[in-house]
Amino acid sequence: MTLNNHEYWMAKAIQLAQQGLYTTHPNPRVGCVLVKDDQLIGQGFHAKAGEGHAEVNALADAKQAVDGATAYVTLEPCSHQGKTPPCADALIKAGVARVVYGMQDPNPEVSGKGLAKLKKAGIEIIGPVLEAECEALNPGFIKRMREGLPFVRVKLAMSLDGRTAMESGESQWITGPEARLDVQRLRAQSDAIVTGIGSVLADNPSMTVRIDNNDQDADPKSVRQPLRVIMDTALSILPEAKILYPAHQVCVFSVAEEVEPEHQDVLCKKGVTVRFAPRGEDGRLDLLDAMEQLADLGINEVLLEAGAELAGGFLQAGLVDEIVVYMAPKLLGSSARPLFTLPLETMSEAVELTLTSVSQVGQDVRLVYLPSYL
Ligand code: AOF
Ligand code: ZN
Repeated sequence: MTLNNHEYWMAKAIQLAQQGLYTTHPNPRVGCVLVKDDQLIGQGFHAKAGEGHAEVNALADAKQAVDGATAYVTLEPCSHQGKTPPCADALIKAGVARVVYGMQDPNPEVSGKGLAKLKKAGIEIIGPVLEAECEALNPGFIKRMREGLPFVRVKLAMSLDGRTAMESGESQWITGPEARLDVQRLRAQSDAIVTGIGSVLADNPSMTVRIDNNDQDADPKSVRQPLRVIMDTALSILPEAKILYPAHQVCVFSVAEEVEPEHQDVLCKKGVTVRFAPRGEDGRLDLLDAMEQLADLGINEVLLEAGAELAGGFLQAGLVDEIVVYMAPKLLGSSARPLFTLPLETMSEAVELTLTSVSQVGQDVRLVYLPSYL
């Protein structure tokens, strides 16, 4: 693809925004460059909620007077007083002549108002530029703002014959170390990791992010631990389960009528949050309700790391936005477990997927799919 001038500078702003991949939650990842006479004179990105927005950081970085410059921002500059003052005001005050934006802010508090404010101040507005690429920075923030739901990415590891575990449940390790590191990065960019009580009982996982000092792509100092969420209808999780450490980063979803109050007390005293969801139409915990609750907590991106039952439940509820499959060069045999449990009988019921990316990760193949209902 050949980039025109606007696309060239917007691509730089996108690269800057990506530096906030692991840290901006619940805010979006945003980058900004200031350009004057075709020279970059300042750059910035949003690193952390409560700290400076991309535009303010770029203005502070400017090595020369900004008046008459063009600001390239991946997201419409904000117009509201949030944890920080409006970026639109800062750009107006600095005397910027033109703002090129990547996409409108889906936050209803801002959407369109930031651009209107700039226009009213006599600033030329150009955009959207590289809109799809700018949207790809923030799938979770956008989905939460537009639909009140988090973006759900399902991670699956399987053998060449599409199996995820032996019949006994034994599942470690299907994929190689490179794929497992890749999963750590997926976890680190997520706001919540969701799993089911079945996986907790079978594997006793900790589901924490473990990025070591040798990782080039993620600085361990800036990596935060996502919320760990367990779907556990009858609240049968044991207080000793590894996933409950540390307990303040854990939320368990249960159905109120199924819960034994003494057991709930024990978990709550440990610091675990127990939330309730109603029973869905199929009698099981209503996953849509649980996801709405997570969105209300500011959760943008969810990584679902679950067995075939829960993964199948999310898919049937239409809650899956992306499927990331790591396929290992192994054959696990015909009695081993499948990827999704789906009660389908005829080809016409098949769930259609669209393949969006294929790459090699060590000896494994990484496949990314979008479900067709999207
Ligand atoms: C921008 N530039 O770099 C970011 C924006 O509470 P606050 O002050 O941090 O505001 C958060 C909201 O601001 C967030 O929901 C989104 O609408 C916008 N984020 N806007 O102009 C940025 N991070
Ligand atoms: Zn702002």
